[in-house]
Amino acid sequence: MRFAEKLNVPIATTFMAKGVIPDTHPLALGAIGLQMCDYVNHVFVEADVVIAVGYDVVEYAPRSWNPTLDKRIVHVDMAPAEVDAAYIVDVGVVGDIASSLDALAQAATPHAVAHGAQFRNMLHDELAQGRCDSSFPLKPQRILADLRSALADDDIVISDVGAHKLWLARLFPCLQPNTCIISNGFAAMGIAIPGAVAAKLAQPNRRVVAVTGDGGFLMNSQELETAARLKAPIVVLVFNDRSYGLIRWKQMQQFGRPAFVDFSNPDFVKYAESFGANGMRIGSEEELAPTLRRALNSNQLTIIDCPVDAAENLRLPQKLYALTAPAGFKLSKQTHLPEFAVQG
Ligand SMILES: Cc1ncc(C[n+]2csc(CCOP(=O)(O)OP(=O)(O)O)c2C)c(N)n1
Repeated sequence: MRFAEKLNVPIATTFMAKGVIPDTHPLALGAIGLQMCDYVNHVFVEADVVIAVGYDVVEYAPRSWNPTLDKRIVHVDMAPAEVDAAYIVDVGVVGDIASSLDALAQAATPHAVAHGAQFRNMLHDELAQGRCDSSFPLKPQRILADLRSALADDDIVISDVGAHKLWLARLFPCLQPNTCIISNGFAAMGIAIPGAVAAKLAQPNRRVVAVTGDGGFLMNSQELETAARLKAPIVVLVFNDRSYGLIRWKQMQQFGRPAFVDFSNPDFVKYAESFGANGMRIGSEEELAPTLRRALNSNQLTIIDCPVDAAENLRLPQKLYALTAPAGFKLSKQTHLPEFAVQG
């Protein structure tokens, strides 16, 4: 942040770096990681130099932000860069990251104007619209706005893997380091509940929410027993769409129809109670924020079953594509939506 402020350059974080800079900071562009042209990607399209700090190409492939291979790249890390065709490093700085950035900042001339403000505003507007959305099942944007409003700045969110993760990564304002933990890159589903139990054990005085899809929840929900046994009163927020939403999303994009991704769920309230936990079901869009607050203040292990409008997944690429399609982002043949492949 010191480096960015000194040189007046905007910062995008990968999903796993979320919180390095508060999302409310005037230089914060939000998280980059969708393999479609999100708002933040437009700033990369304009950039001639990208300074990659502690960046792991496995998390977000360089071709996604350097499709035309025209960026000059400065790589700053504790170890030399791993390179590929889209990540040819012009300057590699190996060493302690903070002192390397301080030394670079000393040697560089600040920008007069920080780029990207209009794209940051679009992201903020999307969340602001979501906050006022009165549809049910809830739109992901509304869920994340309500979650943010229910949490203190230093409370902790642990994400599972799926469509909900993409929404959380791009839209949930993270205000302090290590308060929004996202499994990315290899991206194994099922991390949210055990991850949240671990976070609660490490930080017992902070409130911890596991955000998960229904598929990921059912992969590791037996760990509710661990949470109950270890007295780790986390809140589990389940985005319920009765589907492997992200896989459905990819299938619709690529083939125009879903296959073998829909399922039914147990009664999550009764299921929670069978572990000795509290179970709550959201029946209208107005219920989520107060339910979250009640759950967080109860200091009890709680599962919240929240119906989500998964159709919003397909609306997102349409909306982003309409924004303008910069060079390097192609339309898919079948659906006329931007082509993308989501990791995980
Ligand atoms: C252990 C594991 N298995 C499979 C995958 C591939 N995968 C990524 S997201 C996803 C579906 C997630 O569905 P759900 O948990 O319901 O979340 P949603 O996408 O609906 O938000 C799958 C199967 C994975 N990342 N990890």
